[in-house]
Amino acid sequence: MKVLVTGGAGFIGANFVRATIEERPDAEVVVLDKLTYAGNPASLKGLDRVKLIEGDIANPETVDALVKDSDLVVHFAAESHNDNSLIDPSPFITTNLVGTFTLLEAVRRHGVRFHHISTDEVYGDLELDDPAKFTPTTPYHPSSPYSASKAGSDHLVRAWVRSFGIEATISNCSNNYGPYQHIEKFIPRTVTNLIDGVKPRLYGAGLNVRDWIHVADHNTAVWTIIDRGEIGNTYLIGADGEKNNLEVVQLILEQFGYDKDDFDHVTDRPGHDLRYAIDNTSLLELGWQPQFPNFADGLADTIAWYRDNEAWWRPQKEAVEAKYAQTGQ
Ligand code: NAD
Ligand code: TDX
Repeated sequence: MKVLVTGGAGFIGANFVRATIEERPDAEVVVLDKLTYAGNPASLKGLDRVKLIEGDIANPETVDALVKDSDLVVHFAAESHNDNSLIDPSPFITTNLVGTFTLLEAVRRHGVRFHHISTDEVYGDLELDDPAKFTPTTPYHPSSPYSASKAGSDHLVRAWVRSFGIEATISNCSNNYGPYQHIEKFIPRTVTNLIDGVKPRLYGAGLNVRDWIHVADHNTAVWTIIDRGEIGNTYLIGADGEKNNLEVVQLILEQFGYDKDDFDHVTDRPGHDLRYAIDNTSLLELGWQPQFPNFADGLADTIAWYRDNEAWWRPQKEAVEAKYAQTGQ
């Protein structure tokens, strides 16, 4: 089976490619990745049966030739960081909207199965004291340029299923953590700060809640949906991992042996979503179960990975922190 993975040099995509090569001996993987600041070929190092093509998902010629030659497209490529979308939304529109449109047109021409990776942020946020969770019928209400661009991409996929009959599924996952995550994101930024002896930065009061899932569990859920999901359906991926940001920082501080107050409060993110929470019933009905339900254990493994793989992240650290310094974060 020939699998085209867009964004396969990024965090979740690279973990997906690694798991696919290990668990699916019949799979040959082609990665299409623009190698933006977030894409790192080193994340795919040492893998057999993987070909990395540097290219843009918004380029119709590149995309057409690769889609034509594939049995399945798994679409991870995106501009993925909310804070960046607040500084310059423009690449979010070209990659997340025009890029997804370009892939959909190629899939339509060549009749190839498509799985679209999306986020729970398309639903906006929930109140902190609201027992509700996101379900596949929650209305879309995105808050940031990032989440609005992902919401738009989901709508494009549904329209192409309904109007053109393409064979596609969508998954909306909650916050991922694990190895190979870019150090601009909360958990790896906090961990690499502490490795450097720098205090973690907590936006605002730190009461915002995220529903954490290990990246390996996200990816087994994606394969479950590809194998057993119903065409045209949307599946929410989550593993009941709600924690507020303060709890996360304090868990990490504890694992480093620091005092639980050893962090700084910094400027809050404009429009900062309060809480995300996933109702994963439709995924459980497909027979999926998470393999990393214990957040503290997953965090310990992740901290160990960043300690052991400093060469992977070190070259980015100074530039990431210089960018945050401009917004006081
Ligand atoms: P990431 O930023 O780590 O990786 C994105 C990858 O896409 C990079 O390798 C980058 O080079 C590539 N890319 C960017 N623009 C491209 C373009 N125009 N053409 C080709 N490649 C391009 O992102 P991630 O965290 O791995 O997220 C992957 C997907 O999962 C995204 O669609 C994101 O919306 C979604 N998602 C992420 C999370 C999370 O917690 N990180 C949660 C839910 C959903
Ligand atoms: O230094 C920090 N301090 C802090 O308090 C950083 C970088 C973040 N935060 C807060 C903001 C959020 O409430 O931590 C939370 C998580 O922040 P991010 O890692 O930037 O993730 P988030 O904005 O929640 O979005 C992530 O999950 C959904 C991914 O980046 C998205 O791609 C995905 O769609």
